[in-house]
Amino acid sequence: MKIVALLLALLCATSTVQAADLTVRDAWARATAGQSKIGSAYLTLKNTGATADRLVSATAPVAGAVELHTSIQDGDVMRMQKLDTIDLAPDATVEFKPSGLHIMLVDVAAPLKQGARFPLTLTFASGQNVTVEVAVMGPGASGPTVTHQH
Ligand SMILES: [Cu+2]
Repeated sequence: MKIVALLLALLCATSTVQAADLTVRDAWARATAGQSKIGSAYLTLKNTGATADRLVSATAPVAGAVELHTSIQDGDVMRMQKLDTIDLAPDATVEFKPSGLHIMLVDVAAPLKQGARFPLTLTFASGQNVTVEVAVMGPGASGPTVTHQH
């Protein structure tokens, strides 16, 4: 039992960050292509509290700016739309994923290489700040590429 508990603790330390009423897990980003200054990150957010909260902003040292985006189908093309906030109802889970909600890394200083990790800090309307470690995966990881219109 001790070993299992230790393993669970280790797994949680690498993939899940728990703030007072928020859980952030599975944070990952796509490796950037060539000299692209634009990257995208994905994660799963859960509001474990009894009150609604909102994700209002994010920052990462690897990017000059971080924006909250969603993807919308526009005919044959997937386009992105910037969001001011993302609502988190009590007990709600919000999944960021390719072709959906994503965290846009703008003005990325150096290419994001597969295998690298970087911190991402999420700020919520409640005043909570949660910093997660984002794992950089391959450029084509998990799903089709979104056409970015910046
Ligand atoms: Cu975007």
